[in-house]
Formats: sequence, C-alpha cells, structure tokens
Amino acid sequence: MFVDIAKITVKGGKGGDGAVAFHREKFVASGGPDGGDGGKGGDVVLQVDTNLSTLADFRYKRKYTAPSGTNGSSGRKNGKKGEDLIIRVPLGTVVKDAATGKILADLSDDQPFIAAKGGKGGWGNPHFATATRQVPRFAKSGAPGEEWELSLELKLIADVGLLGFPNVGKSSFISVVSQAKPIIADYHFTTLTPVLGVVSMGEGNSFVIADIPGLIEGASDGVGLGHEFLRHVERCRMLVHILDAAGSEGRDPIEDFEKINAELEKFNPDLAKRKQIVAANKIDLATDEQLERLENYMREHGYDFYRMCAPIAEGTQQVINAVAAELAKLPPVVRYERETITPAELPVEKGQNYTIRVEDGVYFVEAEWLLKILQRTDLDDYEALQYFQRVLETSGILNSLVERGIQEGDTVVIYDFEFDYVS
Ligand SMILES: Nc1nc2c(ncn2[C@@H]2O[C@H](COP(=O)(O)OP(=O)(O)OP(=O)(O)O)[C@@H](O)[C@H]2O)c(=O)[nH]1
Ligand SMILES: [Mg+2]
Repeated sequence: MFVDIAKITVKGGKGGDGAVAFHREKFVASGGPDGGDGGKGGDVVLQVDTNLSTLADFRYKRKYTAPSGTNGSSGRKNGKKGEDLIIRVPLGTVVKDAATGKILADLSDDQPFIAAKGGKGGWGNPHFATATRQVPRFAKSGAPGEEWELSLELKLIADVGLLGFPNVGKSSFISVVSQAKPIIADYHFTTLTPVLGVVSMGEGNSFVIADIPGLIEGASDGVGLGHEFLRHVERCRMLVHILDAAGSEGRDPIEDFEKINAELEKFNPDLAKRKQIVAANKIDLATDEQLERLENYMREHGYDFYRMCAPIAEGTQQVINAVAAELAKLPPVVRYERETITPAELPVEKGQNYTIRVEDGVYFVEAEWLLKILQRTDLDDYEALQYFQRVLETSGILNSLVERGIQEGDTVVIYDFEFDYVS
C-alpha cells in the first residue's frame, strides 16, 4: 500500500546520571570526589533509504525511543553513551514539527537528520568541587532526551510533473518516453500511486518525470484522488499539462485546463506559477478545428503547445525535447529549508509544575515543560533568551528560588542549561 503521510513520536535516550563517589585507597584517609559522568543518551536519527518508496512502515510503529546512556561510577568511570536509533525513510521525506507545522528537515539527500537528541549525561560529583565545597555529596542527573511529535510527508523528487484529468493519457505518455510501465486503461483513476520515470537524453543527460493520479475539479478540497497527490508535483521544476484534445469523454479541454490550474492555485499558488507546457493528446480522435481552437487559446495565453498521440509515440519526442530545453534554464528541484520555531509559537502546557532541589548552593530546577522550551529554542538568540527569562518569572520559578534563599552568584542548573543567579 502506498502511504505518503505519517505521524510519529521520537524521543532521545535519557542521559545517564553522574555518580557521587570518593576516592578510596588503603591507608589514604579521605580521598577526593571521583564520581564519573553519565553517558549521553542515544539520538533518534532519520536517514534516507533509497530502497523505500512509501511511509507504510509508520502505520504500525509510531513511537521511537533511543536507548539511555549508562550512569557514571566510582573511579571517575564515565557511563557509556546510548546507541543512536536510526529510522529509515524514503527519499524526499519532509519532516515537520506536528505542533507548529514548521519544517525541520528535508531528507532529499544522504545527509542524516537528528530528529531527537539524547539527553546529556549528568556530571559526577568532582565537577561540583570548589575551594569551599571540597566534598560535594551530590551529582547531576542525566537530562531527558528531546521528544518531538513529527509529521512526515513524502514529496517525490522529480524534475517534471504530469498534470491532467483522468484518462487523458498521462500514463500512456510516461510509458513511451521512459522505462516506467504504469498500468494504462480506459477507466478513471487507473493510476492510484505516483510513478516515477527516468527519461534518458543520452550522454548521461537524464531527467525524472512523475506520473500522478488524474486530477479533477475539487481535487484540492479532497474530491476524487487528486489532492493527496498534488504534493508529489510540488517540488517539480516544471509541469507538463496533458489534455484530451478530442474531448473524447464529452468535456472541453480548455475548461479542463482552466479547472486544473484553479486547483493548483488553491493547493499552492507557487505551484500554479511554475513553468507549464501543454501537450494535446489523442490527436487521432480530434478534428483540425478542435486542434486549432486549442492551439490558438494556448498561444494567446502564452503556453508552448504540442500535439501528440501518446500510445504510438507520435509527437512525444518533441514534447521531451521541449522539456529538456526548458529544464536547462530552470533552477534545481525544490529543497525545503529548516524553519525556526520561536518560543512564543510553542503550545502552552497546562500546569507549570516544577521542583527545586538545593544542594550546597547549587539550585537544580526540574520541569518537563521547561525542558521542552529549552530544547526547541536557540538560547543564543537574544529574543529567545528574553522569552525564557520571562517564563522563569511568570511561572514563579524565580520567586521560589529567592524563597529558597538563593544568593547573588549561586549556580542555577536547569538540565543542560546553567547560569549564575543575578538579582
Ligand atoms: N485514441 C487514443 N487513445 C489514447 C491516447 N492516449 C491514451 N489513450 C487511451 O486512453 C485511456 C487512458 O489512458 P491512460 O494513459 O491510462 O490515462 P491516464 O491519464 O494515465 O489516466 P488515469 O491514470 O486514470 O488518470 C487508455 O485506454 C489509453 O489507451 C491517444 O492518443 N489516442
Ligand atoms: Mg494513469
């Protein structure tokens, strides 16, 4: 079954805890602190596997958690790092944060994407030794791993997308110009899943065409099958719009053309602006009058116009040549950039609970919701930092710290994030 959208949850492994331990040796009275650090939790990594062509695997397994790091131990032995969990996805998978809809990654090459970082291992007690605190009896716990709910969307990578109503001859066209062998038949929605065909122009010059299920009016509102599949032509550098020139099913090809363009505009205005050439198919069934009327209309509206009879490859090479010439002038296939998430866009969590633990002048603040904000925002960014400070204030954490007796210069530890308190 072809599945091209999925929702999954990914969680990085928890970091191992730092150890509290003291050096012991025969005849040595009181050794210094020697607890090892915890190991980092494993990351959840998404990686392209070109053998995969759908997101079907994700229908059954939805939650992925990487292994934890192990705890530190005495003798300054650090814990082991948790192994990374690799999830394989088909080429062209676009990853979005489900909560905000922001794009996190476009897996359109062999570059892996760390979808959920494992938590850092906690520090062992030696890190907390100072001139005034020589026997720190505490260590830092490992941080929880990042957790994200992701939407995965497969957007095929093709240079050229075929558009057209059902039965106009899209599959017939791709089957004569490429190696692809889709089913061709005289009923609507013969093609149910997108098919890619490679067109070879010789001398290592080739391009990829995507045949998608027929589009009908209302496709972008979910009528018929079309809407689901428009996403597969979203990356295409150009479009070939195939028409039934003879109107052999009783429709007017000019109306078909305008309807589909209106659908494109509704689905994604950018897509509607993409270069389009028109291939009038079924010329064997069309009258000269029909063809002239169609050609005049397209020329008036600025479209290159070609005539063909796909099943016998009449006129198809001219279409291919025109496509190749056009592609040479066009930018490469669309790749999506990561979008930044501003803290204010994050969903507000209910009940801002937190705990504060004080260990010898170090203030440990723990709160899952706060961790989420920390993990999703870039604290090197001034605005994000300002927001974070506001959160500490409005949630009452700053007040609680003062109530617990925090002094100027004391250390505040919020998972990985540490700062010196300034009133
Ligand atoms: N006479 C004639 N018939 C054609 C021509 N091109 C395609 N056909 C026929 O039209 C029917 C539909 O062709 P397909 O290539 O399956 O059309 P499609 O656009 O892929 O259709 P869907 O996958 O249902 O959207 C088939 O019976 C083809 O044999 C043509 O140029 N002339
Ligand atoms: Mg088809």
